[in-house]
Amino acid sequence: MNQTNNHQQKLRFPDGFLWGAATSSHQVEGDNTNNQWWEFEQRPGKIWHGDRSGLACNWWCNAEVDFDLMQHFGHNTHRMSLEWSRIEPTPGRFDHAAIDRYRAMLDGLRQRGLKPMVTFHHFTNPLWLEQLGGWENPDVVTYFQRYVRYAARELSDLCDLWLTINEPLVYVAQGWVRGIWPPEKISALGALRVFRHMMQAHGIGYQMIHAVAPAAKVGFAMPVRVFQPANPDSWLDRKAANLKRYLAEHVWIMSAVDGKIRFPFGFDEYHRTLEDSTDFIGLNFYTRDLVRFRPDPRLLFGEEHYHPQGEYSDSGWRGVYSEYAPQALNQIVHEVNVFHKPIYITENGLPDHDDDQRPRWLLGHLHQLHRAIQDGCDVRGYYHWTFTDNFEWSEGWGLRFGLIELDPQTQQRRPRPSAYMYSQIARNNAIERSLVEQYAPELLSLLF
Ligand code: IFM
Repeated sequence: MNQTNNHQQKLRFPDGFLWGAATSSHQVEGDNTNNQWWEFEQRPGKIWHGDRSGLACNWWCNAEVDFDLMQHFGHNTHRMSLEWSRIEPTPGRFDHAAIDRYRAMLDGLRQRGLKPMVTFHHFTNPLWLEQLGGWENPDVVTYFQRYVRYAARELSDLCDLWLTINEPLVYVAQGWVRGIWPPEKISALGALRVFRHMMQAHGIGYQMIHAVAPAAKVGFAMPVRVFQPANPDSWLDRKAANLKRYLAEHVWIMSAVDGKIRFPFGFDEYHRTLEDSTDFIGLNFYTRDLVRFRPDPRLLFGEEHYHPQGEYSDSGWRGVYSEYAPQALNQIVHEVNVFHKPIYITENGLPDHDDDQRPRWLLGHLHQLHRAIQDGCDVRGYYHWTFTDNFEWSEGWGLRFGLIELDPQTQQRRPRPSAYMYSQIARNNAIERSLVEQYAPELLSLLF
């Protein structure tokens, strides 16, 4: 079906396409005092400008204020996560009040016409788990199984789209390779242990959810960056980029397809519960990376975020998010489509406090997504990161990803222009020419 009409007045998306935003519990709920991130934030020097999550977006008390806004802005889905430390505050003891609150939230989304997608693990752990060694302890797989079984049983009548784990690679890289997030280790062995346990936990989590909700769809969210050689003529740059790509994408997705966890030097470990353990693939896409070879194993032999202009060659957040490379989204969707699984863009966005880049950025990415769909890629939904500005981990409140501006002190919300633009796309299930004229006329000739 041609999704562009004859007069090229709009780029239409497939019927039933999901349009929404993504959040995670610790970043929005507030007062999550019982997890390792809260503890980390209290230590001086850990978070940019000494920020803390504090009340965050106050969702534990009043997520509904944002649910109303999502409905107002025409969203038909929302991706959120459960806070393990609230549901199971001490080992094996579940808090029914917390489940009731999540039931109210999921029900609140559905009442407003928003289909929930729910993640079980988005970077945070209960303190008791952390004290037992966290994801390095092999018992974490059994603990995760217990938590997922309980929460899925309690909530699966309200949600049928689940993600077991968000960005396992980021969790491992930040916590054990770079050592800048809790538990702040630099340990190859620790990283491999966590990688193994997260993959096992995903497989078992998948089985648990299906045991209580056979018709549910279960996947996980991958952080995908498109690694390209800084110098395509350099054999070393090409090898470094390929290695990153293999480690960042291939090993994770393939494990959930054939059940084999891939360790260095060709050691594979087969787990029956992991085989065919993903009903869809969630992609968190922000930008591409040019990779330059570096003879440093800690960098996995390649320096990322390298931009030849030098403009953003710092390794800070600007280097991570700044490059506008929407065609890389098209590329990654094509690459992942070979697994013949439905694809959801489970995150995509940029920090842009004054919203002077986001409208063009959003249109550019949705245009590339539309092209991929036209080429036959099976993309079912798009979740913008994020709805209201929220607590951005080590960068605290310094990075503003929201469609809605939030003042965390007063909790006042103010929609940015992008919120209105995205609203029209969601409502029309299409990008209309007039919208591009209004928000990013420089893209007109590219889009129509
Ligand atoms: O805020 C994070 C989110 O928690 C995981 N993916 C990337 C986002 C922006 O950095």
